[in-house]
Amino acid sequence: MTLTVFFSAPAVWEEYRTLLPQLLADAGIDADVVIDAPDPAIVDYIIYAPSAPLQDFTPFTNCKAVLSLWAGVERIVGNQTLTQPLCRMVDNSLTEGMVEWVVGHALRHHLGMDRHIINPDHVWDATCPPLARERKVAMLGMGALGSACAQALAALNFRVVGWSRTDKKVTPGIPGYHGAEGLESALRNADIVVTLLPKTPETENLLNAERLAMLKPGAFILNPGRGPLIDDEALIAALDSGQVGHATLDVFRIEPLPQDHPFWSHPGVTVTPHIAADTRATGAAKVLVENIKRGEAGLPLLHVVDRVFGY
Ligand code: NDP
Ligand code: OXD
Repeated sequence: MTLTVFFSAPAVWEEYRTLLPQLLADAGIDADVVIDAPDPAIVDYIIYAPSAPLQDFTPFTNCKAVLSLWAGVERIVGNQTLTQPLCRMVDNSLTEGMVEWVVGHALRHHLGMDRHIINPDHVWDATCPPLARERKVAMLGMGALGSACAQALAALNFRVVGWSRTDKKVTPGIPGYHGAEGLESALRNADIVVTLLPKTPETENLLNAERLAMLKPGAFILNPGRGPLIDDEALIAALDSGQVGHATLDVFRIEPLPQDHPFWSHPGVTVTPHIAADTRATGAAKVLVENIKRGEAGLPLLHVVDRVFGY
């Protein structure tokens, strides 16, 4: 019998408490899933959401892996007490949600929908937007989420370029840049920038004043990655000067975004409350079960986080 402890907010546990044991049983795994283990030393797996208070992993001396319910692991990856393999969430439903959010908000700005939706003076402005093929999109981060979003936008004919840490050829038709030297090529004259990078020391304040100045004047920013990827003050200055036309932000340095934060009232900012892509229990539970199955069979775990690179 394997023992898994589920560390999360109570509402999250409710979504998994019946589903997870059922899927484990279907997979032929004799397993128990609890929220409170009598003895940490007998725990085989930890399922972890950042809403959980757990900080000290030291007592879990026989734990084979910590399975994160979130894709982004910045709140746990540097925890010195966590010595077990850490796996992050990569799941189709998470990816689908992110693709829908990114494509929806990209189209909003590309088509200039706002001026027709909010038109109190009934202005007959018949200016047609350019075609997607005339817009350059810089996708910063070409991992599980970024590459899917890049492909979806490219399928609509946007001129998508990707940027990642390593030199990777992701998709035919999507030029890929990498490293510090590739960033300017990706950003230069971009009409739309999407940030789907993890928060690491290397990515913090990546979009600063200098880099925002590389974009096409009036460019749109979509940030569903993490708040600290963008220098808040530099973004506000770029919005005020018109260098950035609009920023749609899903993630923030402090969440919920404090009421007095200038993003709430800035006319050039749309705030969405960290809803770009939710971890849905039905998809995520299958990923968790697959990793427990692999752990029990001695097979390599999926989506293991590289502690050196922090994602
Ligand atoms: P992945 O780990 O699959 O991809 C990360 C990408 O970022 C990779 O392409 C990686 O490059 C690139 N990268 C990392 N560090 C650097 C760097 N220093 N310079 C250049 N590129 C870098 O992550 P996901 O796609 O699954 O998720 C991305 C992020 O999205 C998560 O970390 C999380 O913060 C956020 N997220 C937000 C959600 C929301 O609801 N708002 C939901 C889920 C995730 P390489 O390919 O070379 O390794
Ligand atoms: C995640 C998130 O990382 O929801 O999964 O942001």
